[in-house]
Amino acid sequence: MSDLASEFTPAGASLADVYAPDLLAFQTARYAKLRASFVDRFGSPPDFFARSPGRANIIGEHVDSSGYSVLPMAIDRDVVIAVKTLPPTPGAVTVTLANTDARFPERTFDHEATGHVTIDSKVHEWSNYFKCGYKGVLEQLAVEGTPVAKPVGFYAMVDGTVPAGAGVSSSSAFVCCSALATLHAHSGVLNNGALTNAAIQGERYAGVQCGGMDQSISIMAPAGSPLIIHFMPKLSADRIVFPTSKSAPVFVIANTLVVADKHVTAPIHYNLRVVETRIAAAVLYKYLKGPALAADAKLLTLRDLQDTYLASQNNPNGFTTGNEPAVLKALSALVEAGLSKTPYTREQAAAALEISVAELERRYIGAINIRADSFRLYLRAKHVYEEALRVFQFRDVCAQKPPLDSSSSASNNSLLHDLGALMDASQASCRDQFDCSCPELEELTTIARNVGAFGSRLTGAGWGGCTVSLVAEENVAAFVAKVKEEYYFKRWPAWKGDKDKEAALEDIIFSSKPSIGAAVVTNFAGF
Ligand code: NG1
Repeated sequence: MSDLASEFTPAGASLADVYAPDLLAFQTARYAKLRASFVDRFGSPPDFFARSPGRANIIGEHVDSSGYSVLPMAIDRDVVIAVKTLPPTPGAVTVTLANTDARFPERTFDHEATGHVTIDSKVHEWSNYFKCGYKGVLEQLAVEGTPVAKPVGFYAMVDGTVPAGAGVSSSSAFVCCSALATLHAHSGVLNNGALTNAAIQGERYAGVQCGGMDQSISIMAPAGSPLIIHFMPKLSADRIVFPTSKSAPVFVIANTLVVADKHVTAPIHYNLRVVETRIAAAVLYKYLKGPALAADAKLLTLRDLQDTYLASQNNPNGFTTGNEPAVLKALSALVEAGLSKTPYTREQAAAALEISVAELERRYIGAINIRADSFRLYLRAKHVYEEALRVFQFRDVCAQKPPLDSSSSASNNSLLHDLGALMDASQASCRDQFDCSCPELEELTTIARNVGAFGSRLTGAGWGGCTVSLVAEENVAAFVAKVKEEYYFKRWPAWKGDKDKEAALEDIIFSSKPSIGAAVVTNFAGF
């Protein structure tokens, strides 16, 4: 396991520890305002602030739910929760939750006497995400053998700057922040790996079969570098360091403004893809004649299938640093051989697995809410193995030695071109194989490439939301100006010259340096 998962989230941080110098004045004013609102509402100041950032996934889309590695960075937009714990009382333990954004009305919930917190995933309700982190942490503390005897009640006020429904993971930033706030309020101790697991398990209570990318980067990100995050054999992460070069790579995030709410569309989008990849893994397992599995065995992921494949090859090297590309290419070839290009009806999928339709539905769909009568197993599996390969290729390009003549823009550009080409290929596969793009994402990524990005792709679940584009640092301002002209002002001409709209665009298209992950701020110096 890499050190990042066994480290602990900073607990005594000041704002200067968390935010880059150029953001400090803004953040100081923001925290001061949050503190004042908290005092207005609850009558006394908070004890501490927990914060956890959103993220942009640079490459590796829809592979975490199949167990493969991803390569995201934390962005400088985050969720902050101000917390004041309450003295123990004999009765119910109550959490009162306020939000600085008036769209999210105040809520209270009790920690039930049975030790449970009820989350109704069918109801689209903002406080569910808080409860997810709260419940996830209390459960994880019990798993670690340090259960909380009696939870404490507290007042909490939330302030978020991560755009919602935009593919930069506002939901996970909120769940991670709530998990950290709950942990600190209970003086609990979990390392970052365990805290991340608490947030992943917790967020599943909101009704999405999420992978673990968003929570992992939100909690573990080191300042200044993206991470390659591995989920197998267990959660670990390595820093990605870009080779020193004349033009620093910068990632520009731009929102299509098509709201993609994966909790609402999960039955036809996110959850359906998870089901499709699981059935694909099972059909390939049959194709490889894997050993019989118990009827109630955990469902195989495409990453689990890889182990069956390697065993069938008597592969002496396994899946180790350096040979990932060869293994993943072989798995893509296996998809060609073992899956039909035609979508599988429920009957055909059941027949391929030699089970009844009822059994297929029980095992592979079960409680997961989906709406579909056919499954595109070939395309989904092909995407997963090819995209997983691109993640390792991206890492390997970054690990190359600096160009011999690092002052030459030609050699520097070749590095950025290589990274950009991988991002473009990822976008094409998201569009053509995983079917998670949309016309606006296509348009925005095309504009980005036309006006100077080395590569551009959707980031996050897709079906709307944001793009991420790789741009040379010295071109960022010109790039952003051109995208505004070509996408936003063409769609909404009245925005041009309107001060409020132009200010709002700062949240719609922005560049972000790789930022630091979750922290608890108790040093209030400066505010
Ligand atoms: P978004 O929808 O951007 O938060 C989701 C998943 C990720 C990952 C991406 C697709 C959750 C919380 N997040 O991201 O784990 O699977 O889609 O790569 O479900």
